[in-house]
Amino acid sequence: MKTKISYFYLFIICIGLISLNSCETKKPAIPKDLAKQQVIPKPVSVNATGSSFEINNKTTVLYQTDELQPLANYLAEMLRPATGFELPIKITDSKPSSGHIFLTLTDSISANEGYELEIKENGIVINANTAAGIFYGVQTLRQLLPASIEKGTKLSDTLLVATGTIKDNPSYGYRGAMLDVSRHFFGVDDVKRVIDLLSIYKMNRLHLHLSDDQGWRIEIKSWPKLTEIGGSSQVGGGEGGFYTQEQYKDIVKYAQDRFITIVPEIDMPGHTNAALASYPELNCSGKAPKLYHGTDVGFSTLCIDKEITYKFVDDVIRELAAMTPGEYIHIGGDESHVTPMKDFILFINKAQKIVEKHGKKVIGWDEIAHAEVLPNTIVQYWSKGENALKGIEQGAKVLMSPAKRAYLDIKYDSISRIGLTWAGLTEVDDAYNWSLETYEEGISKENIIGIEAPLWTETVLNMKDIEYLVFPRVLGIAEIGWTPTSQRSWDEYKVRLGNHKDRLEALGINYYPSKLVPWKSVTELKKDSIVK
Ligand code: TNX
Repeated sequence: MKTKISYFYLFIICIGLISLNSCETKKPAIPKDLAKQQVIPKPVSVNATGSSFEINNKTTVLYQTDELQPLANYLAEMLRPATGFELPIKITDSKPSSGHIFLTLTDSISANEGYELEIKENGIVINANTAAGIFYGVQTLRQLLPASIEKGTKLSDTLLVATGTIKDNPSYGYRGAMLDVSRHFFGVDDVKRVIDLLSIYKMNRLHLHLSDDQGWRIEIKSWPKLTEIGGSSQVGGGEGGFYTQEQYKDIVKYAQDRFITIVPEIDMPGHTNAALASYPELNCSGKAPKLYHGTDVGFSTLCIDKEITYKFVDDVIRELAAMTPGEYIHIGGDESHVTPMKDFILFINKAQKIVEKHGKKVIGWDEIAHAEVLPNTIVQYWSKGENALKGIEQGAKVLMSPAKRAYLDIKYDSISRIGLTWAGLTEVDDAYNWSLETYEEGISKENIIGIEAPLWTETVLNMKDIEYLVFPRVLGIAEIGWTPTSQRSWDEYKVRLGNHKDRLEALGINYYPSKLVPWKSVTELKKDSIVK
């Protein structure tokens, strides 16, 4: 009798277990291990506590001071379409007991752009000492959520976030990309999309290459023909285009709201055919050349001996500085092959003083180190280490953009659809597998302000082309600027990058699906990173 009863109970228990188990498999997968999440750039420290927080129809987005209201809005707007919940935002002094995502400023976090993201079963708190830090905490939280939130359509699953604490801050203060809008022109909406995408990966500078031989792209009211004539061409002879001052200010504001500073460049004294074609008086000969639609470099120069050249530079920098809140103006200075060296030096010395007079600091391509660089000038290393070292000897700091690693316009491999090859080929691992502090002997961390990855657009015609060359390489660039070198390795990174497949696709990015990356979609991912 006794054995019969125990068999009976055993049977009941088994049925119970079987049904429990099948019931479990029907439920959505629950993320429980924060340490297994796939954030790029990799956070400095992650401490997982093995549970999860649910975003549901009772969740509120709270912020502790007015300054953070736009960020509360940004976060709520990011979550509303996917959840279908109201997610009201409210100002409050103290965090409530549950159901909150609370944004709060404290001085206990010392790093300028650093943040602490604390996820508990009852709520989430993002702490930082600047609004920028809060923004980066929000971007990390975004990457802890399913990629499908990026699609903006309602999800069937509940949104769950694994619990634990992330403490994070960047290694370098300047983490940027450059877009050449001169060789081919890109409109305001394209630039805004680039800004949106860079901000997800915590980049904080966008350098706009606003003038070159092929086109002048920024309205200068005191020299209207720059855009009337110089803005009307581009590589291949298309119609070109330019930003009005209002449009430029709109871009600057849009970027600022995403903690990205626009760094405008007027390339001088070479790369100036578009300006020279617009105003004959800027030429030593007094004659304007034709507009240029090719891709050669190094054939144009402003006339160094003429007074009017400096009136031109002064007017352009004055107007540009007035609508640029960022601290830097880029004066180019590269490949001035037809400017005699003594003239080049004279010009760069004068141009730096003009920028300084208008309250800004100078960035210039590494050739400017031949001149006397001012104490606050930044030398942008793209080609020659010896130039960067010459700048450092004069007390300048360096922005790292070595073409062999950081140029986004270089082809990935010999069969890449677009791109150039003069600096070799740059596969996704080449773009990631290096560090700023060890790239060039004599240039160490204290000499470097950060990293910038330029996209030159000789072969780039539209947004799809931009995306193809920029992604996924720029994610690696973002990580080089953010995560300490000692915490990075290609073998670990490539897996994390592969796990971004769904996110890149949900964002509609036309990325290059490099064979070196183990691309993985969420169904495969769930098996190893999400505990059921
Ligand atoms: C060199 S990089 C240039 C650009 C070209 C680029 C193409 C630099 C400062 N000058 O004018 O567009 O190569 O990769």
